[in-house]
Amino acid sequence: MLTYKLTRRKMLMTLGLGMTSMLLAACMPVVAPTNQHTKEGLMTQLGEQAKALRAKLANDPHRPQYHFLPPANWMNDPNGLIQWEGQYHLFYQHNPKAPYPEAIHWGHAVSEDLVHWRDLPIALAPTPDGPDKDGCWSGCAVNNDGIPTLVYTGVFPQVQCIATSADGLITWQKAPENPVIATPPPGLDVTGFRDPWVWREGDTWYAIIGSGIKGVGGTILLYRSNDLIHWEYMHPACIGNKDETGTMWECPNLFPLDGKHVLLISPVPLRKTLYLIGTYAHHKFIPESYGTVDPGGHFYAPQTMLDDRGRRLMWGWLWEGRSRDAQLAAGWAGVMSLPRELFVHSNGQLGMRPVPELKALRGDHQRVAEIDIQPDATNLLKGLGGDCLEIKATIEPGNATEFGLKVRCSPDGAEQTRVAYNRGTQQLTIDRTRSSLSLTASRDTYGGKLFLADGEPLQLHIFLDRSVLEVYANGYFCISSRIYPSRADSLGLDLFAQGGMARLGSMDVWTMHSIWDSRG
Ligand code: DQQ
Repeated sequence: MLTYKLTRRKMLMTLGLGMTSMLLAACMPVVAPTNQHTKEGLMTQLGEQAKALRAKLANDPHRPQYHFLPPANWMNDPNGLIQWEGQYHLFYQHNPKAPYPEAIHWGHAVSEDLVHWRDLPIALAPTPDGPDKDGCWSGCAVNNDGIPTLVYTGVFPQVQCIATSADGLITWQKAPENPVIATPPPGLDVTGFRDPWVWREGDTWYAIIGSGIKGVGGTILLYRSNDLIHWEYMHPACIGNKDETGTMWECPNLFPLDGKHVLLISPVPLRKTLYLIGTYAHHKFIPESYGTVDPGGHFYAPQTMLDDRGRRLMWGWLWEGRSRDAQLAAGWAGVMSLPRELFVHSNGQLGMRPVPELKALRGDHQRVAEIDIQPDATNLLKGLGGDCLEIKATIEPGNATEFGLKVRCSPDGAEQTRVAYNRGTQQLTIDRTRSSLSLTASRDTYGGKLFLADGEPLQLHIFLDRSVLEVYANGYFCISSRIYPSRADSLGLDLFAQGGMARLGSMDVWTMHSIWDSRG
């Protein structure tokens, strides 16, 4: 879905804007490590610069406080997720110079606890005249017998490259052999050729590269190698139907989970991520079922990693839901989802839950006693609210036809976002019709099917972080959205029921701490 062919000039002309001094001021410098820089000096310098950039944007009421995002400017896909000597490394698609996608770099951050992140120097920048001269696009990280190695796509044309680090993942050297895969397989008419996902079986490395066969559908092209440099094309490991699963599969991830194999794909032009659950045998993936990973309309291009506790963790890009002008004015765009642990649910769907480490962010706590939710009643949670909250609520449907919880409500209700469950359609939705009085904000309602058995309560687990809303339900389902209330007093919570009475069984609300408070 993203082929960033607009030049900066064209994009600004499209937007009717000139290069503002604000954009120039908000640049995270790309410091190429040289001999003059000691590792520690470079880290301190960049740490200070990142802190200063973050401080400049700290008062923006829409800027998330406990979701990862870069110090400023543009971010999209998570890349290169890897645990190294116990620390979690998160790389990400990044334009350090402006809040729009151009000349994409790999940003880099590290965490000890999956919650608090520290900015590290930019890992990859386009090399003039190199195979990645127009951008270092998505890819992954592997441990090649102690040598950290990034495998990524250089553009244009789309080719595969590698880079290694000799100083513990801080600075990266691109291989002189780049591009290590210079063309798509001869004889295949492809719709794209990017986003390598690499794993090892015995002594052999395997890679799938996101692609599509013109007129047929999205595909993943399988390669093998003994050294990550010389690659042999094998065959398409799975081919989709263009009318069902799109024409080009971006950012594939293929991994074993709970006795099955899971393939994640972000198909062009669907603007969402699909999971396929099936079997992987004889180097072919045979899907048995599929679904949408997060039907909230804002979650895309996720990447996963296996951590040292055996958990399959996933992060995704939560794109903005406001106009490009508003993004340029803000000076930043794109947020990372919270880390989610994946599992195959007993109902056959891909399940996800927030990692328990997030509990470390909990501040003040309030517990709400049981409440009958009369049809069309309002103001049921007076005095409760905020814009950075974790909420756990159990709601019994009673005889209501639709019921749920509202967040970011202004006292007069002019602004409010509804998390609604409709029993007729069995859909859980985030209704943004009244989320913002600002005309720059999206108003679409998105949602997905959540089957509740007769009498089964709706169990909501919500993470609200200013403009980010992640709603987990019944232990396995998640929808995420972006909201931009315009009023400073749009902080309230409320409950609602329509067509009958529902009942709040229990509710816990925590204020959440910023992840940048003490560590910058
Ligand atoms: N984003 C990257 C591509 C990928 C797309 C470019 C998905 O590698 O296909 O920034 O959002």
